[in-house]
Amino acid sequence: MTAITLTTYDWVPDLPRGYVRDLRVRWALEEAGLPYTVASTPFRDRDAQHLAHQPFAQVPWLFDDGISIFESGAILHHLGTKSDRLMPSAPADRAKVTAWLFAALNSVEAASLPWSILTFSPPEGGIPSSITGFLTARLSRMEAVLSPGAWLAGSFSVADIAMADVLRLVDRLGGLADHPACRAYVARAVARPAFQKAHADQMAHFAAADRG
Ligand SMILES: N[C@@H](CCC(=O)N[C@@H](CS)C(=O)NCC(=O)O)C(=O)O
Repeated sequence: MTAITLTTYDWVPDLPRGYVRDLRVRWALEEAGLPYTVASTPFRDRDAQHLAHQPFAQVPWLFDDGISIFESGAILHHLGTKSDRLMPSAPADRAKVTAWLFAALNSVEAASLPWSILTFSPPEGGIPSSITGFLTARLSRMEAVLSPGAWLAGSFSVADIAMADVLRLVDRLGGLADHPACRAYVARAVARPAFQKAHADQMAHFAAADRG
């Protein structure tokens, strides 16, 4: 068994707690039952050592047996190759998971992130309809794709971790009000014990930093 270390910030403000992207990685590691440790990097002083692992000075990054990987999607894919519980090994099934993993980040999060940023800090005159329309178009397609009880690629996979985490933030900001299938999918995903553990652990990590 190799040593896996996940790095996240030592502290973050209250608002992003429970939504920092190390949660995606914790969630996958918990689903797979892979042992890991969590390391911290300073939130306030992002030094050269941080940039050496994450060139945008963000988190998370993962260290696995001498390999350093950044981008939550790349990390999820890497972990998927280590466990059938995260990504099946049959080529056709694996291709489906990979496609949906990219879709979560490159088609849905690409639309949800600008909307989320503007929802947190609305510009004068409100959120441009182009931004809202971009997200609604993606959510409408997801609404058609997500059938009750099903996961994106058949069985639960890293694609669902990415997609559910992306939609979870939209839900937090009220953006799934007209998309009941997306809401139900998020609710089903976050009810999983591995998510619950990952979420509690992230909250505890940042709470411990408050206590110094
Ligand atoms: N595409 C990157 C995004 C990483 C990202 O946005 N990380 C946030 C925390 S969830 C961060 O470090 N924010 C601080 C910043 O951008 O300065 C990934 O998925 O790993």
